[in-house]
Amino acid sequence: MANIKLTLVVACALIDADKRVLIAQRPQGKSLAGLWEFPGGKLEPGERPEATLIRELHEEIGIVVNEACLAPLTFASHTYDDFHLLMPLYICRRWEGEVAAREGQKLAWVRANKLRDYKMPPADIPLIPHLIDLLM
Ligand code: 9L3
Ligand code: MG
Repeated sequence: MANIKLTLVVACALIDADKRVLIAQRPQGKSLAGLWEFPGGKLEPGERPEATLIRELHEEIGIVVNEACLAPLTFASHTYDDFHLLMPLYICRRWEGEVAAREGQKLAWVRANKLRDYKMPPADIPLIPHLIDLLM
């Protein structure tokens, strides 16, 4: 535990007009392949979390998000064997462009109270009640 690495990741719950949340299935070849997650990714050195999210949402989902449309909701954290993950969750209700699986991943729009039906990484699971409180 002494020198455990801290990995900073940022994730986003995109919310549509029917209050459904977008989740993406991690593709084969990535860590945690097959698990469903709130889209996002790792901060690059010196990058602000909002900039990371705008970049990742464009790369992975093909949408353009204005920073003013990103609102922080809560934080997740999880300690794996070899690193500690700290992951703020933002919400976003407005974006430009069509949501599309840019990396061949499966996407699903899911009501907050159905998110537990999808197998998620350990960091994402404690975020579900926050989305239920917000949306149900
Ligand atoms: N991760 C967990 N939940 C998420 C996201 C976006 C990421 N909602 C974990 C998976 C990896 C690490 O964070 O262990 C880095 O993510 P990526 O860069 O492989 O997407
Ligand atoms: Mg990612």
